[in-house]
Amino acid sequence: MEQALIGIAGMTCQGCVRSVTSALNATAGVEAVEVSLERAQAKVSFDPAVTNPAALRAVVEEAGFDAS
Ligand SMILES: [Cu+2]
Repeated sequence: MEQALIGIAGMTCQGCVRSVTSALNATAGVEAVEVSLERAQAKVSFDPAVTNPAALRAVVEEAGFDAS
């Protein structure tokens, strides 16, 4: 298991946090997701054999936010 810290711009409320959390949770290889509105970031535990940080950032972008 690896952990990725993804910076997320554009989240304004807990609804945004839920959107990002469920999008990441729905991604294959993702084991745990912790999204912080205050820190504007997501901590994601994932299986590196299945997914990678670039793919996780793409999921965040598809949910409508800017990932870095
Ligand atoms: Cu929101």
